[in-house]
Amino acid sequence: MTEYKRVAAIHDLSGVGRCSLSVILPTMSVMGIQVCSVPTAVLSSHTNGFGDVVLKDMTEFMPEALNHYKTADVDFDCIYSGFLASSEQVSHCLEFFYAYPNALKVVDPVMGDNGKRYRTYTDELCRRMSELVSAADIITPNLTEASILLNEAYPVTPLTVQQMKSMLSRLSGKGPKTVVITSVMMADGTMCNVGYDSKNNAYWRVKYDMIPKHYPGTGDIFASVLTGGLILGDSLPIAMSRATDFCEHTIKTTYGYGISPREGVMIEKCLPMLFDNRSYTDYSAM
Ligand code: PXL
Repeated sequence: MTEYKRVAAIHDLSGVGRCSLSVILPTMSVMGIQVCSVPTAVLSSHTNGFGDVVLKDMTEFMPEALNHYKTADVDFDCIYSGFLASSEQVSHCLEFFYAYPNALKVVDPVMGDNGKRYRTYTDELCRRMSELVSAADIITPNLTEASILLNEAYPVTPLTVQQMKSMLSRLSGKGPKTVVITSVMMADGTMCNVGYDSKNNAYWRVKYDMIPKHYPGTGDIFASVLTGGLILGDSLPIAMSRATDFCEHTIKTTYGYGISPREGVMIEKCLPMLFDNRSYTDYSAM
């Protein structure tokens, strides 16, 4: 039995703007989980608000790092992927999955937000992201990414419970046993993160207060707290509730200080909250 859990985090490292590894590392570390970074790219900032970003692609590094880990007998409890810089990186993520068949496979299919694709995401990369999703145990798309994966237009009107359940189960039908979709405006006027656990055929929703600003990196924080919770033994609704509560807290803190959204959320002020390992129960069945 290992005394601690170890995650291979296959995401980019963006210097400024608090997203991807810059938030995944502190978040999961505070939860008591060891994060081993496998950078997919190194960027000067995220791609949302700082103009001309400098990006170094790390595609070649990924299989070399994996070979090293295999040679050195390094094991992982979880393989968790996010922002990818090239379509070949999908193959390298799949190689990590095959090398660690007992690890929990989490794919955050980072591709876009607010109905728009991120500028580095080509048609080919989005198509291959679908392939990666099929090999995952758990996926955490936002509504934009869920629509891309289902080849559907981004829904501009709020969604009914029936429509939401249909999206969740159709995504699960592609392979992942657990699907969580973030940032959904429901027809009853609430903002929710919603989830489906196909093993128990159970649908869940966690409501949160809408704040009229959009901060990059909150999807990465949500997926990290959710994954951390699940690794440490939370049930799906409890992990969703923990992750939603933490994101809401970071967003409201940042909004309260009037910080420019491109800076991301003030995670440094909020991390101590994650030491609290009580169970979170602000969910309801859907
Ligand atoms: O938070 C998602 C993300 C990850 N990585 C990079 C990004 C973004 C969102 O803008 O630009 C480089």
